[in-house]
Amino acid sequence: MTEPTQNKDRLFADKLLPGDFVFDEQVANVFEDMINRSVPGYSTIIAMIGVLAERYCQERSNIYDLGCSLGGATLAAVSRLDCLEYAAIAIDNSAAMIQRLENRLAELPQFAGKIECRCENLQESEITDASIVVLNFTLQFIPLKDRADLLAKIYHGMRPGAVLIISEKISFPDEKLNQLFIEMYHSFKENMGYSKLEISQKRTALEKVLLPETLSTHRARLRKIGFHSIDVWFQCFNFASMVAFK
Ligand code: GEK
Repeated sequence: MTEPTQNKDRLFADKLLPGDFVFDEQVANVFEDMINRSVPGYSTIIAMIGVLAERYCQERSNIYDLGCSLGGATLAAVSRLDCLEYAAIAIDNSAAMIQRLENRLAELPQFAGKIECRCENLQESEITDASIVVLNFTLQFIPLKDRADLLAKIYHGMRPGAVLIISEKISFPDEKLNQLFIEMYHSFKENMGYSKLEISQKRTALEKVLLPETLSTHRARLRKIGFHSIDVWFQCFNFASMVAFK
């Protein structure tokens, strides 16, 4: 499978004027390097989304990757599917991301006609007949007040037995643990080659844009909407991935 170009993320290496983080050309250009060095376990999560997809894909259903960026989760899923007939729908509202994903797919003829890319706000996307829905580090960027409506829309667009996979940066009600995991996470980033300046500038840029919630908030909201069998299948410090079923 073709890999996106591995340009190195140096976006926060020099002293910058304050500004909120956006998924523009600059970010899309270094995204693969950025996410691999910024999310502990990212490559494992992507690979396991493939394993879950293999198990839960239903014939003639839709598979949604919401906030797909460069399509890492979509490609991991479709590479493992046994289903003969399905449609994978990869959605992102960053034109820079979608353009790069389309370029990548143009080099993967085996998935021609199987993956549809949509540049749109996933809050307005129609979800129908889904057997798998992936929100891999995307819900955290949706305004808090809109998250329940979005998840309810997804629930209504899922088939019985379908799986929702949600990966998120999380916070902890216990302040000691919260602080510990943030510090561990910053050590992880230093180990991945980011300087203290890069870590602190990125943190400031994300402060109003990436809003983590606790696992109990996630669980309670999913349960209230109607999901069942909700639990965490991966966690490293303040990053977790959950499954929830309809
Ligand atoms: C991966 N899932 O590699 N509508 C559509 N897209 C959105 C919206 C929205 N309202 N808000 C944010 N995004 C990917 C990684 S990155 C995670 C996901 C990160 C998109 C945004 O443009 C970006 O591409 C993605 O969600 C979040 O498995 O960078 O931490």
